[in-house]
Amino acid sequence: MKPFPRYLGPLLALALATTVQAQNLDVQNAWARATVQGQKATGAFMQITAPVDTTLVGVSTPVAGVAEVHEMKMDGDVMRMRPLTQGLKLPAGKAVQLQPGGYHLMLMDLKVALQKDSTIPLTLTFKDSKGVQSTQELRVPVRVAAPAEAGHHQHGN
Ligand SMILES: [Cu+2]
Repeated sequence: MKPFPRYLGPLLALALATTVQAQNLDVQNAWARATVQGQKATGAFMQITAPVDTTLVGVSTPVAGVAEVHEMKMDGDVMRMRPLTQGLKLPAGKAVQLQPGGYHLMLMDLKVALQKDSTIPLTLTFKDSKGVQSTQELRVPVRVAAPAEAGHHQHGN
C-alpha cells in the first residue's frame, strides 16, 4: 500500500491510523514560514508527539537543497542555531514543540519562494530506540506567522 498525503486538521488522526509504519507519530500545527523572492532559507515548525521513545533524525523536501533539524538557543548574549547532529529526542507521550526561537526544521538552498497559503511536502525521518528508521510524509501549509493556536501557552483558565 502506498502512503497517501496526510492532511492536517481533523483528517490527521484518520490518516495516521493508516500509516504503514508501526509508530503513530502525532504531528499538529505544522507550518512553514513564507519567503520572499531571493530568500534562501526559512524554517518549518510543528508539534510532534511520539507514542514510544523516538528520535527525529532528518527532514527533506523537494523545495530545499538542504534541510536540517536545528535548535536555537542563547549562547551568552547571542542567539545561535546549530544542527542537531544526534537528532531531536521525542520522549514517549511528550509533545515536543518545534517553534520559532527553539527547535525547528531549517530549509536552506531554497529552490522556489514559499508562497503564503501554498503547501510544501516534507518528509520526516525518525529512528526508534532499536535504531530502526521510518519516514512520515507531511503536507505543510505556508504561512507568514504562527497559527494562533500554535506556539502559545494557555494563559489562565
Ligand atoms: Cu536553523
